[in-house]
Amino acid sequence: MIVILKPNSEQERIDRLMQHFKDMGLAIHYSQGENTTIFGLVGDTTKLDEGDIMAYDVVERVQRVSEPFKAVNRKFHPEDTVIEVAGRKIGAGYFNVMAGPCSVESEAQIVEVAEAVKKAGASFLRGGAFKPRTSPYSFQGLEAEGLKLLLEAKRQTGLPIVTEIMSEKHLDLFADVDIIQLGARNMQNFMLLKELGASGKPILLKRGLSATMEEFLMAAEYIFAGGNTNVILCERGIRTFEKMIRNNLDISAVPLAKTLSHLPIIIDPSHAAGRRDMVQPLSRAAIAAGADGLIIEAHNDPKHALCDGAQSLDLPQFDTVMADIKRRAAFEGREMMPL
Ligand SMILES: [Mn+2]
Repeated sequence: MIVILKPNSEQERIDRLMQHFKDMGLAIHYSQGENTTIFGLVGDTTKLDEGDIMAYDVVERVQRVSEPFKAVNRKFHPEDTVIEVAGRKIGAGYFNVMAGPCSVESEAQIVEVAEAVKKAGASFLRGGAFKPRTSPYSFQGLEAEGLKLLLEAKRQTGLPIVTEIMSEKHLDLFADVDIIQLGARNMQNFMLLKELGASGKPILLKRGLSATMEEFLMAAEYIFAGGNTNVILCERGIRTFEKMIRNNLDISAVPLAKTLSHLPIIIDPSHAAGRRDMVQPLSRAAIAAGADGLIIEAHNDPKHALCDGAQSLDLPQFDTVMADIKRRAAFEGREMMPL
């Protein structure tokens, strides 16, 4: 971190600031020019807050030169992280497709979808039980009952499950869930991030719809800080000026996340576009960009789906898209899970 001081600052005040940094265990490279004095801070600056430094009136400007995230930073962990869940590997070339309906609606529905996506080659069943909806009047999910139905579908098909948590109060209910999803709207719910950090469970962390890459990786850093290193990133589209699609898939998030971090990253093409006709082309783009997997909405009867019907593939369409994904993943040298 570089701290630039105001010209002609009193030495006594400069000394006080230097003492502050020394007390924090940092070394200082002191450089005095004709008009400007600059400090280069050496050491662990992750705990420093730019705003706190600006509070010293001798400071003109503060500039970070290294990222504020450490545990998830590739600089300190050069190899790709591989996360193992229910016998499946995720990351470093191991490719997974998670598929299922937006919401769990009934036992018949979730079991039918689970059987179909398993047959097509998906390695996880997704399905929402607790739904964060924009309107309080929209279907809120079957909640605890929905979780039971997901576990029943898991029992019948053997597919591990991924489902979203909305409150740390529900953690006990998620004991048998294989991957807990933290949704886009809760990406900066810091209390929930801390609890998921303490839980040790595999976490699918979705990027907030207006979150920068730094904010996204800092959310992952929260989970690591709690002692949990089982984090899978998920890019699901960000908000832009374009209104024809629900969100804009930020495909550059894949190579960017891979440069900055060692964590696996998957793509959600369903929520990214909000349209089923875009699921296949965006899945192709995800594979080509280096993503470690996909999470796709599929439903046995999208026209009557209680949530996100317009972006859900029906089961024959999922079959077709899945066949294309397998071909392209093989072409790109990925290893499809399950083997
Ligand atoms: Mn959905």
